[in-house]
Amino acid sequence: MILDNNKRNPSSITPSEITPREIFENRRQFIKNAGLGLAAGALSTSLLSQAATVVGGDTKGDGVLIGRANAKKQVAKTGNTQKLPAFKKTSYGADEKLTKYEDVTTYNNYYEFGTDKSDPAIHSTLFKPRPWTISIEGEVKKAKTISIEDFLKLAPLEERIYRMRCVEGWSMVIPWVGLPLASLVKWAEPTGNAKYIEFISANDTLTMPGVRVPVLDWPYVEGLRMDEATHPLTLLAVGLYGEVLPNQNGAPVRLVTPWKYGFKGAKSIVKIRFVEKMPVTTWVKAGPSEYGFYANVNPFVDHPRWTQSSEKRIGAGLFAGRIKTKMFNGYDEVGQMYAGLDLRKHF
Ligand SMILES: Nc1nc2c(c(=O)[nH]1)N[C@H]1C(S)=C(S)[C@@H](COP(=O)(O)O)O[C@H]1N2
Ligand SMILES: [Mo]
Repeated sequence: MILDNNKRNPSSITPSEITPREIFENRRQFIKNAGLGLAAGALSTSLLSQAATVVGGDTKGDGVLIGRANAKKQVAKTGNTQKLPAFKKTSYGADEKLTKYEDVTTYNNYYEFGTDKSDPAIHSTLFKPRPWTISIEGEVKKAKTISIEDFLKLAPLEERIYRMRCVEGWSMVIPWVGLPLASLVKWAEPTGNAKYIEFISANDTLTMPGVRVPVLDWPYVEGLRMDEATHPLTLLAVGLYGEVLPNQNGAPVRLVTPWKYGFKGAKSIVKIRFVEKMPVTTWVKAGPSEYGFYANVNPFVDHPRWTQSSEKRIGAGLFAGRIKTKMFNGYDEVGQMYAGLDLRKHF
């Protein structure tokens, strides 16, 4: 949503009339949270419009279904003109049933463009993923700015089909194209002091309407421990479905760590900083009791608002049951990195 896109007089309509029950209930939850002085948590719907209401802005008159329909229209209209360089196929996820392109690109969390799932597809059209540079900073020998073109030459591009599990209890299967973060780390030549890597997303008030609203502490920051960053599964994605990454999925480059909750995957990265101390990441800052630095998918540690023992596969249909969530989202090979770490405490 955009704050001024609704010319209707909100006072003539009550929220229970204009929104589905789910949104109405979430709004009440939001108001409760706001009353507690909590920063906005990852509520599943409509937070930005609620925030706008709270700060005296306009309310949005459409519901989730209309939003999704508009997002789908937008995706059908824009398409992708840019071409992705050649990439090689891999065996990752070869046996998975892919989530439809239409769902992957219209059901997004990207709060810089709004907090409804359909907002990123609709409101990211002014965002410009080219020209683009990534600034490499901190504890590295090659502290310099790299263009997206040079970045793409660091290693051959690969297609990897990964499951993605959001902390809100839904999941998708996405065919990413990208290169291992490990190749950038190697190129940057970290010093012995580099223990963690911090990823900083774009924060452009002109083209990202969501950053004008303080639902999160902008810019969006994420981080990984060095061994997680150089793990072979960790990808910097530049494409999906064999095409250039759409803006709503984090163009031109975003992080993908399939054994962690989706929020670890910082989008539209402008800075990669090598640091000695564990970064304070955006969601940890917003709610340290709800979101941890590690954020490993863990069916045994629930989030206060969402069970983590099962998940809803997006696009599976109305009558599909929930799927059992697996430890590390089924990527058992990462387990050894956490030997000796209490994953209840370090969630
Ligand atoms: N900069 C930024 N990155 C972000 C987010 C965001 O709001 N801002 N949302 C996160 C969350 S909660 C999820 S689930 C994934 C969603 O990625 P997708 O839209 O490509 O499926 O992006 C993550 N990366
Ligand atoms: Mo998420």
